[in-house]
Amino acid sequence: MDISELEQKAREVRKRIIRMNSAAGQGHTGGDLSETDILVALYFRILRQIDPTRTNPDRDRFILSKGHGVGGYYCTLAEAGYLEDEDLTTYLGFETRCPGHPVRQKTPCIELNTGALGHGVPVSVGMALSAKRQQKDFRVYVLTGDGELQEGSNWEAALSAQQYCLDNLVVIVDRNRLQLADRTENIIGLEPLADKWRAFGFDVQETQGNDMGSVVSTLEGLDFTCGCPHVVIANTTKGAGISFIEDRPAWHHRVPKGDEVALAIAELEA
Ligand SMILES: Cc1ncc(C[n+]2csc(CCOP(=O)(O)OP(=O)(O)O)c2C)c(N)n1
Ligand SMILES: [Mg+2]
Repeated sequence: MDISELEQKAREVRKRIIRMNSAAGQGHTGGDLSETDILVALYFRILRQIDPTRTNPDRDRFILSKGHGVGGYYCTLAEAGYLEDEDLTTYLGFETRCPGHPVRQKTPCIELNTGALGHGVPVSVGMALSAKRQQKDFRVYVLTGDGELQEGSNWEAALSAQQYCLDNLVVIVDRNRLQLADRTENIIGLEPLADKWRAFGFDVQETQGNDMGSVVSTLEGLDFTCGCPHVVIANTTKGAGISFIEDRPAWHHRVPKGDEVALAIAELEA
């Protein structure tokens, strides 16, 4: 799929997010929208041997460590045909395939139950190490929030990733500079973030995380034989794509209501 087709997919995913969150009356709209382009790039172009049943041992793995962003993930999976449109109408409902955080036992494709922040990167390190030990060439991609990096578990995992030369590991940071209620730099600052990862022995790449061309060329440009783990700092805007949602802390856990739905869809179709 070429870049303009991927961009169209991302617009469709964003429309699904707006409609799904609005109908459910709850959701993490800002975080769903900031990660959309990354998820579309992964599921429509980057991941090899995608297997919704997770039985193919050679499939690339993806872990959504920022589990509260699962709405954007379900909408991507539906757009790619791994969930039904119907499933999205049951988001957050009783016995749904689409609960409020990722649950492996309920939903196709999901590799790891997440939601308590700070666990995806450590588990990804284990998966990437297991690939090395089994001499398999699958890759492990993990998407973490930037606020999430305040969890110390990530940095312990980074030490291990360097120790084991895990060049099959790609940590993608959704660097939208917002966490739950405020800017990351006002709570526990992360800068200089790239230098921190470099000091932990990572190959560090930066990308414009809401620009499909930039995301794809960065992910496709990684050298999987370099002997060190990768981090892609994806500079994003929380709420990307909808002007009145972008970069506003209140939209961390808000959903469009009333006229906002039509306004948001109109912006996406403009
Ligand atoms: C261990 C843990 N602490 C707190 C929370 C509550 N929580 C959910 S989302 C969130 C903010 C996450 O911010 P960030 O990682 O930057 O994600 P994004 O901006 O992409 O939504 C917090 C604190 C949690 N889920 N897990
Ligand atoms: Mg954030």
